[in-house]
Amino acid sequence: MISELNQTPKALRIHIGVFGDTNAGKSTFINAVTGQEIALTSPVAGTTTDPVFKPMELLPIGPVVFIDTAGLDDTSELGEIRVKKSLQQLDVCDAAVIVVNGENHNKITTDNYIKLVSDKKIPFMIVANEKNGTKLTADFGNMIFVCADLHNESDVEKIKETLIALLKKREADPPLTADLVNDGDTVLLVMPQDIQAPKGRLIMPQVQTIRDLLDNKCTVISVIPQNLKAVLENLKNPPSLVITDSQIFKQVNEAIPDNIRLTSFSVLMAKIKGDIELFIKGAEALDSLSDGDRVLILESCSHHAMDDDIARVKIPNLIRKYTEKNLVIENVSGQNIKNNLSDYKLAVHCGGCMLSRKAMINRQHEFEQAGVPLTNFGVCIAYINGILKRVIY
Ligand SMILES: Nc1nc2c(ncn2[C@@H]2O[C@H](COP(=O)(O)OP(=O)(O)OP(=O)(O)O)[C@@H](O)[C@H]2O)c(=O)[nH]1
Ligand SMILES: [Mg+2]
Repeated sequence: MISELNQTPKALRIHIGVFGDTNAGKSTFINAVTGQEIALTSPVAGTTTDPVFKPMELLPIGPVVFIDTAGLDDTSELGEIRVKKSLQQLDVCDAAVIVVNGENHNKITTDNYIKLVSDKKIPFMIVANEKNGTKLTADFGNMIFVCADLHNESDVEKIKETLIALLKKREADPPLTADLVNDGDTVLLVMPQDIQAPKGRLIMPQVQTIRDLLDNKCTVISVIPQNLKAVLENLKNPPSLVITDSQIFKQVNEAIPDNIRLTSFSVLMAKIKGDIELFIKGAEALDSLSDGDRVLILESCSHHAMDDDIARVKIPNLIRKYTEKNLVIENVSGQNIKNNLSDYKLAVHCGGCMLSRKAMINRQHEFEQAGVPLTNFGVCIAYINGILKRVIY
């Protein structure tokens, strides 16, 4: 548990999917690059069954996570389920490595993998392993590829350099607060620690924001809502920014003067976790709901629902009160969302702190293609309270 707490959360790591035929050397690739025997390898096709996540610090890039997958050519009895699980990983990948068995190259499957990752616009490289000294004759044109013996150290260095170069070309994620603050700013955080807050720790958006503000050389003051007024009165200079929990947005908005810039943790998370403009567009659909319309509320983690649960109680109540319509509101939690999206007139997603940006953007596109407006908790609450114009992001 301690080591888990000290690790960068998976959602903040660059996800690198490793795809290829069974026995191609995908797990060997991960062991070679991480320098650890962490993935099970064997000459038996179908050794890796479920996707396995292997975190690593890949310097100078930073924290990454490799996803070891089952071979996509698996035709065994359970193969179909394994292939489906491997393919699902394409939705969370920031980059991909296609491992090609140099000894026994199958051009048809390789072309298929190249098409799969290209269709998802995932930057990729090909690693053709030279098992037993075999030289690969396939031509990958101007695609990025490395021929290497995965058991040879200097070949593995060559692979790492190519992978680092590939990752450096990625479009950078938007900053959480760097574009909103300056060196030396004082930022006030309003963080209720109510019954729903986990015992003995802070929730991830709060931790992430505090760390980001410290990185940006800001002074961070955290208060519970009850102390907000007193702190504002006691501060010699007003804070340059207030960031609040979105559930008490209205009350904080009323408590702080208009000239102080205001935002919420979930609006900031919506900015880094997805396309915030799409979330705002999604929230506008609240104004066109009619009686009988179905609304879907999605949470990416499953947890025990509390009496005053945000997804099951607070958001549905807010939406019903705002729209004054008789809506059918349904909840779903977990990573797998329903297929029949087009049944819904609106979907509202949680902040997605456990999802990577790539996974959330793919989810937004999935809803966009189904023609269903998708917003998220923070943006929805800010919209209903009429303060989207007031917040900055
Ligand atoms: N000599 C040599 N052997 C390799 C190389 N790459 C893979 N192998 C061997 O090939 C066999 C299969 O490698 P794995 O890494 O288990 O292959 P995989 O793609 O993970 O296979 P599945 O999990 O079954 O889909 C193992 O016995 C590896 O030791 C290489 O570059 N050189
Ligand atoms: Mg394997």
